[in-house]
Amino acid sequence: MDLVDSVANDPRHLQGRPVADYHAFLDAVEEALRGSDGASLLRLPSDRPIQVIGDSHGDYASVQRAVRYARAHDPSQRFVGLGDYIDRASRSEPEPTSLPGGSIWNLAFLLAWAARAPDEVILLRGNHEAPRRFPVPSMTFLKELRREVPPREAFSIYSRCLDLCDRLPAAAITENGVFLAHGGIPPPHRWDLGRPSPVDATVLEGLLWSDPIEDYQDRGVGFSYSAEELAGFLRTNGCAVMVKGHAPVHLGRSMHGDRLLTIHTSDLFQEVGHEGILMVEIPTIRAVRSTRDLIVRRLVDGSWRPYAIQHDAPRSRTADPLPDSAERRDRSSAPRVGAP
Ligand SMILES: [Mn+2]
Repeated sequence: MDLVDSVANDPRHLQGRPVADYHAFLDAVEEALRGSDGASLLRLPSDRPIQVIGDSHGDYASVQRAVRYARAHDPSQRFVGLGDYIDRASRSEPEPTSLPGGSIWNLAFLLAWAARAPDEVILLRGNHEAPRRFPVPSMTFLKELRREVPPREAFSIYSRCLDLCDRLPAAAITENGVFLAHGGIPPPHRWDLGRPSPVDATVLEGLLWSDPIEDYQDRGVGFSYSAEELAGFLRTNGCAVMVKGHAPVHLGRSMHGDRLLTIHTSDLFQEVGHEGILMVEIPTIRAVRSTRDLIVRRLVDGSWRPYAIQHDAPRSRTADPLPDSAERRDRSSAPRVGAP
């Protein structure tokens, strides 16, 4: 079995191995991703269900379960990561002193799958995968590498990983009308993503760092967008719904007239918003018209259970009994961690 297969089978396969193995693994991933150039937009067919995960930040255990879920179907379902695979590794590492953190294993595991099945496992970039373009606070990936490999070797591995991240696409649109990106949308004069082009700083900043206006905190990078702006952007690009990660304030709650859903797939944020380690299925229906058409699952005791998200507009008088108390809970559970 080669290194890519070994890492795809076990996220911690590289742990404790000589640094030459890290380089051999990165060589193999580089070769497999040679055709990928970090375009601003990828188009995904809707002939199979697509499983989408949000920010994972080193929680490779949850990510492994998500990938397994998608791959357990025949044919395999497609899988999309919304970015932020690294940094601020899981707080619940079983042995924090012997196991530095999960960023390395999480990124390696996902890259192994992207190399093994490039048309089926799609990794979009989060702001944490673009620190060369926009500085990210609270980075831990390099620190984790320095604890895992001889410190003087760490930087070249780190640098090679960032080279690979530069090749990941920034956003995707499914054939049935779902827009997928880490944080947000570009400013209005750059809404039309229709023409394939290398991603530039303006578009990248919007996709990776922006937040809906309800969740916006001024981080000195990124923009805020209103419900009307999101609707205009989606219409321009032939979509009806956006699924994103990034700011977890409204995690698990549909917003903007059921056009916008934020999910995270990390134990780091599982108690924020409406709570949970979540995964979204985009079904194979002809047109996704609202977040009600999506299937959301929550990781409970190691398995993905159906999860009823809070919707914006009740479908009937009885469907949505406690919107006011849910709103209050949203505000009181705003995250007190650093920038997502
Ligand atoms: Mn983020």
